[in-house]
Amino acid sequence: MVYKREIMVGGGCGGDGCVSFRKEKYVPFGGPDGGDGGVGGNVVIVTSHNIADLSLLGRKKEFVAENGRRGGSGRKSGKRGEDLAISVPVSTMVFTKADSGEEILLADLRTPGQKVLVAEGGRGGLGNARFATAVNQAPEIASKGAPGKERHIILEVKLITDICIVGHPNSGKSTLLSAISRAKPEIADYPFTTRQPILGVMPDDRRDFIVAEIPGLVEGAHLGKGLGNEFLRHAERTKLLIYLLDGSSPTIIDDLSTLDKEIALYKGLSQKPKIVAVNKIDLPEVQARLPEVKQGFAPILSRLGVPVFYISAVSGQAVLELTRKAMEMVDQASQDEEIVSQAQITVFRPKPRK
Ligand SMILES: Nc1nc2c(ncn2[C@@H]2O[C@H](COP(=O)(O)OP(=O)(O)OP(=O)(O)O)[C@@H](O)[C@H]2O)c(=O)[nH]1
Ligand SMILES: [Mg+2]
Repeated sequence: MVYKREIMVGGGCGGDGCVSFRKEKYVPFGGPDGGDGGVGGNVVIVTSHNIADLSLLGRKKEFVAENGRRGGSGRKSGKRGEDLAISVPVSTMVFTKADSGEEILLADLRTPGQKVLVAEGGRGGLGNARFATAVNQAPEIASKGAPGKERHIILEVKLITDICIVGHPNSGKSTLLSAISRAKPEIADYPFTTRQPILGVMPDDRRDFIVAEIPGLVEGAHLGKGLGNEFLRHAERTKLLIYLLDGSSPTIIDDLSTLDKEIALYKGLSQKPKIVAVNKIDLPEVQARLPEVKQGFAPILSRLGVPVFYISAVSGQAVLELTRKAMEMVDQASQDEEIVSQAQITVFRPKPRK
């Protein structure tokens, strides 16, 4: 899966204007009739819900739209160049890279069929008919088509979700996702069954909540261990993280610490609201060691200040309580975001003139 690509985009060149004179029988001094060149095609980026990543772009680095055609005699304008549409998944962010290296957000594409123009085609040149004046009635000049705009573009797909389930491989992320949403991910007792983020919709009376399973993280994921931590880019725009732990893991206390460390090492995730969920409590051996686990967790949980749930994704035990709390925290996070975004709006008030 490809979630980030840097490409060059270029609008098509405008077609040249044409130099031509009207030549008809019995019409002396027919005058200039060279038409304008066609405008070059634009490069647009358009979202499609049928695409999951950027692999369709292949290895191609440059995307240039068609040139406009030259103008013709008889004041015929040249054909305009076709636009070049680059299809990307919904939730793609489009940045342009300035010469200074700074990345500037051009568009955050969130709905299917959304379009953004990233490189305009060049204007067509003027034909000689346009240059005729009272003193020069037979101009032999036409202008050249302008080159299209060029831009360095960065495309980055970052899922927009309410909740992301993160955890070690085999902790039961897919099982929980299938229990709380309509998604049907593959479930198996070997690690890294899920190798790409999976989205599910959790229906509620008020609205649907979007939940994602992020592929398993292991200690050292930020150094590339396991599947690495690249997938965490999809958690950047979530409102809540669920840390899902395997209750049957002999190292469950360390598992929580290493998971939190990996999350904290990824930019922007340390401040996200979180819930810890210990899974597989239907297993008798997990039940038996629950008091010991709760005791071991106490110092870490008080440091993190997050709620904890002891659940079974298979039997459904305490899953409803977990989802209720998750929805409540997502709503709270949405309200907080709104307050922050309103606070960021600068209001200019006119002052009386002195
Ligand atoms: N007993 C019990 N087994 C569970 C529970 N949840 C998941 N499992 C089992 O744990 C194994 C792993 O489950 P998955 O849902 O595939 O785990 P995952 O976290 O998605 O794993 P990866 O995608 O490989 O990272 C499967 O054999 C599940 O049947 C649970 O609540 N109780
Ligand atoms: Mg899975």
